[in-house]
Amino acid sequence: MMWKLCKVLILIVSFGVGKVTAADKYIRRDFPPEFVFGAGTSAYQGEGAAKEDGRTPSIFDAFSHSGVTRGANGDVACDQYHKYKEDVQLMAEMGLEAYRFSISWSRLIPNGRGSINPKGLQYYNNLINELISHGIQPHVTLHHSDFPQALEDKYGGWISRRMVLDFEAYADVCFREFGDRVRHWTTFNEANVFAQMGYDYGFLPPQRCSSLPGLYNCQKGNSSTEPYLVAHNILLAHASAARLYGKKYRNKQNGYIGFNLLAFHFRPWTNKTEDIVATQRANDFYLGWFADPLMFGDYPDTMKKNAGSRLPSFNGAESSLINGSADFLAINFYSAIKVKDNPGSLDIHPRDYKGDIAVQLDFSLNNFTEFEFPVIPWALEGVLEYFKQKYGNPPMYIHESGQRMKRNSTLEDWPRVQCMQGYIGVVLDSLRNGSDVRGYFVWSFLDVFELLDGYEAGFGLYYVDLDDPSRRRYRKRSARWYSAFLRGGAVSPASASLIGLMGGPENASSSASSPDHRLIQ
Ligand SMILES: *[C@@H]1O[C@H](CO)[C@@H](O)[C@H](O)[C@H]1NC(C)=O
Ligand SMILES: *[C@@H]1O[C@H](CO)[C@@H](O)[C@H](O)[C@H]1NC(C)=O
Ligand SMILES: *[C@@H]1O[C@H](CO)[C@@H](O)[C@H](O)[C@H]1NC(C)=O
Ligand SMILES: *[C@@H]1O[C@H](CO)[C@@H](O)[C@H](O)[C@H]1NC(C)=O
Ligand SMILES: *[C@@H]1O[C@H](CO)[C@@H](O)[C@H](O)[C@H]1NC(C)=O
Ligand SMILES: *[C@@H]1O[C@H](CO)[C@@H](O)[C@H](O)[C@H]1NC(C)=O
Ligand SMILES: CC(=O)N[C@H]1CO[C@H](CO)[C@@H](O)[C@@H]1O
Repeated sequence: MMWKLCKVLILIVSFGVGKVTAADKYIRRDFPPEFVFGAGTSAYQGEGAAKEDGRTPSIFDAFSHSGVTRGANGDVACDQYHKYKEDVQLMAEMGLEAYRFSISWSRLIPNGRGSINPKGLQYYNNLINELISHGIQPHVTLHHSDFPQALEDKYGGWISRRMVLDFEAYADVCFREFGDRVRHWTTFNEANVFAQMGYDYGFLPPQRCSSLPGLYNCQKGNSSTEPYLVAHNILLAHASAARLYGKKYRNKQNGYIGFNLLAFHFRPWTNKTEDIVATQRANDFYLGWFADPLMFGDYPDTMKKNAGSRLPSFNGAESSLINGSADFLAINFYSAIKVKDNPGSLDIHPRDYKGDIAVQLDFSLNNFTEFEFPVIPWALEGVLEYFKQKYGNPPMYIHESGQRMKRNSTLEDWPRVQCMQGYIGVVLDSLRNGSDVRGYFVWSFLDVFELLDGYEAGFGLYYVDLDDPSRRRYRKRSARWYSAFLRGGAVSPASASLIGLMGGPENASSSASSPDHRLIQ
């Protein structure tokens, strides 16, 4: 979950009274057995041990230590680096089928390229082995916004084509060392957010943008060109890693290489043609930017038209390298946006990139401070349907879905239960309507370090006590609900039946305490 501030300032999300379409009563067995249910974290947000055992800083460390994340950072975070065994135990007790995590590039290869850090290698081997021995599938992301600061310093990171080769070399190490046990790889997490927020608005690492007096003051960058360049290099890096996998590993390892985007459900503000066209433009700029090259071999025409020569082009060889290079597309999904045409935005918006989109997004929800997101199952259904129709029904994963709540509030996180209940139900509807969706991961397994929210908001199934040096974990209601579902219980929206269900088997583990409200304000 990496896009908070962008919501506040730019994308403010809309919600309306949506029809409740989600299947409202279902069980695990309604899904195919090969469909996978999991939960996730990412390296910087969960591991901690930021300065231990040879890890060097990533761009994320520099960012969080600059004070923008409410003074918080991931130096210790949930300390999963030291507590992975306990965490895998909790996953196993919950009945989790898969765990989504990312590898810290700068822990594995501290200089970005070259020698491998044996301690880093050992950590990921240990974690993967622990998961496998508990029957939990590892779903691994290679780049979750945290590439080595050394490469940013050396040549500017993703604005340079040199990253393509360095990323490929890093991917090679991961496939070679872990690919005998890991079958689900995702090259990039939220590549669209990374390019937009890191290089256009400059809110997120590596905080590059064109400086505007009184607004955003990036030290470096060019908002009109760099987002496109970065996205282009990311696509080439993904495709190069996928080609490498195909050549060297696929026969032996039988795995899959996917790509992840943050997806919103865009819908027109009115039925006026210009709003409908603007909605398609928003989809093209937000999703098509990456999904079109991956699925069709080229950028959307709207992007070429609006961005002109600032949008790099693929030559024939690059196009065929990228075309079809993703075995699956994965989305992180949280919300919906209403789109209004805004022809004037080409003139008035400070950012050229934003001007290219020329849409005005709905500003109706100003209540971000309330923490919780509206739950809008039909919007997730709409996104899955969009991918199905536009991209010929590719295999899809929902890599993130979850509810933001004030971190210290309560272990009785019923809003999160309602969120999972609704979204899992609509995934079932989508499956039944032909969507090739293959997995659903809750964000997040633990209350991790959240970008920009720091530790003030949490999405976790488990609360982590930051005041306790041992970072003790506490199971929330949502973890119990998920567990009951994964173990075969029927779930329905009526909280009475949920409570009934919750009365079922849930042996307290040695490591996770049973809930005690007094421990949390
Ligand atoms: C960004 O790059 C473009 C193309 O090179 C150039 O015309 C423009 O002046 C640059 N903008 C800034 C703010 O440096
Ligand atoms: C657009 O038209 C459809 C079908 O007539 C209608 O259901 C929908 O409410 C309209 N949307 C808006 C935003 O007016
Ligand atoms: C991408 O691959 C598809 C399917 O093989 C093909 O139809 C399409 O023409 C390719 N795109 C380009 C730009 O070559
Ligand atoms: C179900 O799939 C069909 C065919 O793709 C589509 O027309 C329809 O809108 C889908 N239903 C929903 C609720 O998305
Ligand atoms: C959470 O609660 C603990 C224990 O009362 C307190 O020390 C800590 O500052 C709180 N954290 C936040 C982010 O509110
Ligand atoms: C709970 O513990 C009992 C007794 O140790 C055991 O028989 C049962 O299988 C456990 N239930 C679960 C869900 O682990
Ligand atoms: C800015 C804004 O819209 N604030 C609203 C947030 O929600 C509370 C309660 O629902 C309202 O009272 C505020 O006006």
